[in-house]
Amino acid sequence: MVLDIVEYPDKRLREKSKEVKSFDSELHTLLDDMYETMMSESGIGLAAIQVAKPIRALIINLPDEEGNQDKENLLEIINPVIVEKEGEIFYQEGCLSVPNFYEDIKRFEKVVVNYQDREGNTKTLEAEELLAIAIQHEMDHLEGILFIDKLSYARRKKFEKEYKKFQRERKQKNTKKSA
Ligand code: QAP
Ligand code: CO
Repeated sequence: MVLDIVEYPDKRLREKSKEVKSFDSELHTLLDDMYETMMSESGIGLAAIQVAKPIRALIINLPDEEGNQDKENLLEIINPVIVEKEGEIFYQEGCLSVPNFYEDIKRFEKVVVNYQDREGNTKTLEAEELLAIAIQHEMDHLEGILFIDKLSYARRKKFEKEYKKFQRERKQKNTKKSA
């Protein structure tokens, strides 16, 4: 089932997500619904809080070298902890909860993450480049942090202005459609 995505400036995105303790069918259904929701909006990563579930779960599905987004490469990451990090990398990030805005953000280039899978098995993942960026972006959601929080004052101002304009135009478009 495709779920509604919570969008900035909704305060729910600022909640700190809670540790997952039950690796049950409810969790599995949520992960399945998160995948459907992410694919329906052409996303590559989604945290549970973005569908209003404040639990420490996220999914990432990066395209391969040919640009195909294969479900075989889907990562389901529960209760993640970064245990090693190094380097610096800049990437133009976006977010399904902040539609239509992209900006360069600095992240660690490599991270090592301990996490659990949907059955509760403990795993370790060494990630670099885009995967490392995606993990850091999604893990920020678990703390109520958005990529726009990392912008300079001037760029944040520019964002707020552009985002208000986007919301206004989308609202107008939707009003026309239903008329
Ligand atoms: C997070 O982002 C991420 O504005 C996932 O109109 C960001 O899936 C991972 C999206 C950077 C790695 C690098 C954004 C879709 C999707 C939009 C996304 C939009 C439609 C963002
Ligand atoms: Co995001």
